[in-house]
Amino acid sequence: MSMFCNQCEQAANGTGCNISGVCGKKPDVAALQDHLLYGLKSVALYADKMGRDAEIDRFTIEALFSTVTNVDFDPEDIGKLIQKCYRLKEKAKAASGAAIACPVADWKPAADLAGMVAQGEQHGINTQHINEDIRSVIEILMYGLKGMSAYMDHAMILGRSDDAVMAFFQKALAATTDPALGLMDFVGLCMECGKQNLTVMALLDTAHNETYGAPTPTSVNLGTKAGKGILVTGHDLKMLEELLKQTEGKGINIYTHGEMLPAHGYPGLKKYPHLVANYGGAWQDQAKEFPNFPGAIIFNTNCIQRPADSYKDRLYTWGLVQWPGVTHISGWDFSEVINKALECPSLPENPGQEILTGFGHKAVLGVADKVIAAVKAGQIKHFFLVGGCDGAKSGRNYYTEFAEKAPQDTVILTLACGKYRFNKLEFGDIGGIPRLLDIGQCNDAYSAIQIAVALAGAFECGVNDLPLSMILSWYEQKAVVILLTLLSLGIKDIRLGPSLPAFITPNVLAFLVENFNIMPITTAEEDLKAILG
Ligand code: SF4
Ligand code: SF3
Repeated sequence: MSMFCNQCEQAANGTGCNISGVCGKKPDVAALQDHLLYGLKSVALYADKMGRDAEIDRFTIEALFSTVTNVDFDPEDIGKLIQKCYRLKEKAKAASGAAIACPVADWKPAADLAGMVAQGEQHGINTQHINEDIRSVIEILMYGLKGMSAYMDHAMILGRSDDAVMAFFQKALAATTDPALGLMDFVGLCMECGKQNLTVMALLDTAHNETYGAPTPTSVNLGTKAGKGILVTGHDLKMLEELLKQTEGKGINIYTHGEMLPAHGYPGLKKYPHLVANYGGAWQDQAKEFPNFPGAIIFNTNCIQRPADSYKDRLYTWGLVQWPGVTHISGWDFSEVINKALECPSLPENPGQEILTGFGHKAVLGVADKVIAAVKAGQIKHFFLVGGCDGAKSGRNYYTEFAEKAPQDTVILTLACGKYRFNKLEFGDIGGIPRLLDIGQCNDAYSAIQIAVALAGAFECGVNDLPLSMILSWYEQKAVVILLTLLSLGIKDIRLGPSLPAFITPNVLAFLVENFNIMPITTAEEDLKAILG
């Protein structure tokens, strides 16, 4: 077996990619990522025994995020991260003064890439734990940490952090190396990970709202405007803001793609008149949409796919996302991208459909009285949260069908890139309340939780007793940590699809069903019937 990775929903054959990643991850990159995670655990053994160190904590977040699906495909870059990881391990060892005798603590990477790959092949997930249920729960924890690192990275870019959360990252990474811990210890760490992630999502929510103002319902055009253009895809709002500032007055229009769509709802971003439209759909549509976008294109986070030659020369990456041979912008100077956009052909004037975004918790709770009155009057019978990741595999039409077939007296809350399955359909409104409310990115899951908690408060019941059902789609590890957060809040009856994670064993699934009544999706008709009776 040249590699093994099962961390995302498109794991080959529903078990794991073992020849090459369906996502495009090559065996050398898989081995280097496994090596980097091993190195992070080595750092954590010491970092868990000392006070906070800003450099070590920041690196831990960036390195974990680099291993999330569709982020960093560049072996050279991951090799550099491994070397930095070793330097920080030595720093932590000296600072902690701890004497730890175990192979993980003794880790030292080879100096060259081939040597680091060979070492990484010894550190895959199947090499570390024999009991498959324990391994399954440790994987859930590791993928939860990866997902949480993504949200923490965005918060840190906006100057936020949290010492208790950072201490948990180190504690949990170190715990995965402890042979004395058992299944329920790791279940407890998974629940704690979900809880810590709520803190991170609140940090990020506050950072977004304080920096750019609370999102307000905003109509977004899906067409193009005459002139030069740059397409921004990913999740990072600060990067978009910097690009908007640097393109002011240059005759370049900025377009959002994928998870950048909700950026249009923020007052601090929509004030730029050259943030003109949303172009295309979810991440997995990039291969067919980017060739048709004549301007420059930049990724600021996941999800990148192998770029075609037809647009590779006008494609850029920023932040942690990297692809070999694609120009990476380090720092905050986007002049190379701007110059490329000025050289590229213009887009035509071609106005398109208008859709709504910007229903963050402040906007929705601002009309809470109206929503509660509509529920009490029987005009709104049920809420569905149909949210999560989109993906390339078949079986995701379920979410389109579910939204289409949801009765007219129901409201659909949505978030993340899965909404592209239905966000261009016409749903109408209930007494002025749109039936489809786009809460935002996966990064805005906190908003959905706030809305659910506020509704529960208004109806004097628990979230599980609300007329609210969660129909979630997952793809990568950010969805894993959101699921852990929902479970840590005691939320039950979640329907999950399009398929269940390959890293969950039958025993672990039985535990989740018994304690949380997690269900796999079936068909839209059957699930609607089961929910609405
Ligand atoms: Fe396969 Fe997903 Fe891992 Fe890529 S991230 S190698 S598609 S399981
Ligand atoms: Fe999407 Fe990658 Fe998860 Fe942010 S962009 S939700 S899949």
